Amino acid sequence: MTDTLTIALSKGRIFKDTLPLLAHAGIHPVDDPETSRKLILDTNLPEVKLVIIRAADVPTYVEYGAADLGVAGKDVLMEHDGDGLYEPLDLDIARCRMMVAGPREGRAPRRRLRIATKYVNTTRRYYAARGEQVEVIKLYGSMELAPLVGLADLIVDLVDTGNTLKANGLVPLEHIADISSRLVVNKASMKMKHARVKAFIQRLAEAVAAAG
Ligand code: PRT
Ligand code: MG
Repeated sequence: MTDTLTIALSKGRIFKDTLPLLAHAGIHPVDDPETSRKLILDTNLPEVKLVIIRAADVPTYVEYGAADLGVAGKDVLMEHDGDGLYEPLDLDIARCRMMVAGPREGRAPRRRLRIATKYVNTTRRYYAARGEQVEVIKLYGSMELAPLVGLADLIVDLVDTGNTLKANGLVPLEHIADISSRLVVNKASMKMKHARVKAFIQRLAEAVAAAG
């Protein structure tokens, strides 16, 4: 149906921070994803559904049109290959920084730097742009552990308060990017459901402006 809207969100901080923005657009989920096991959540509007997926899967769902819209961190979008998405709005939520971090005491100068991260594409691009040859090791979480056990010299991860780094004897070294969550839109939906999608973007933009 061309007038239904499916919005892809991840649980946790993105869902929590997107809720007030959706409320401004008159959308209220019927179930709470933190307690419900449902992956498709109904809302007060029969034509609007929320799909609850892993944060890193949001661009894929939206690119393939399984969701018309989604909310994803800029970190996730920078890492996603493919160009089948519009990114019309910075929602200014779930803000943090992507940083290079390493042991407080520095590191012994040696062979090619080894960097552990879940953001391998972004990390490769960052070092390539500086003309540095590095070895990038893909991890799926707990990056902070890698330098402590000698798996890597440095990590690339997200930093908010800095407490996680600090608790593991690491310090931020280089700033790669400021991160916030973005609204992403499927290209076909933007054409086929133009009025509906445009009105939704407009309402969210108002909510972002009001929150700022
Ligand atoms: O958790 P899951 O494996 O399902 O997926 P995910 O980790 O991708 O999702 P989630 O919900 O944890 O994060 C979703 C999005 O929130 C990310 O893609 C970022 O855009 C954004 N975000 C904002 C953050 C943070 N702040 C953040 N601090 N995501 C993760 N962190 C982690 C960081 O990786 C590190 O482990 O928090 C720790 C650092 O926090 P501080 O405060 O100790 O510095
Ligand atoms: Mg997480």
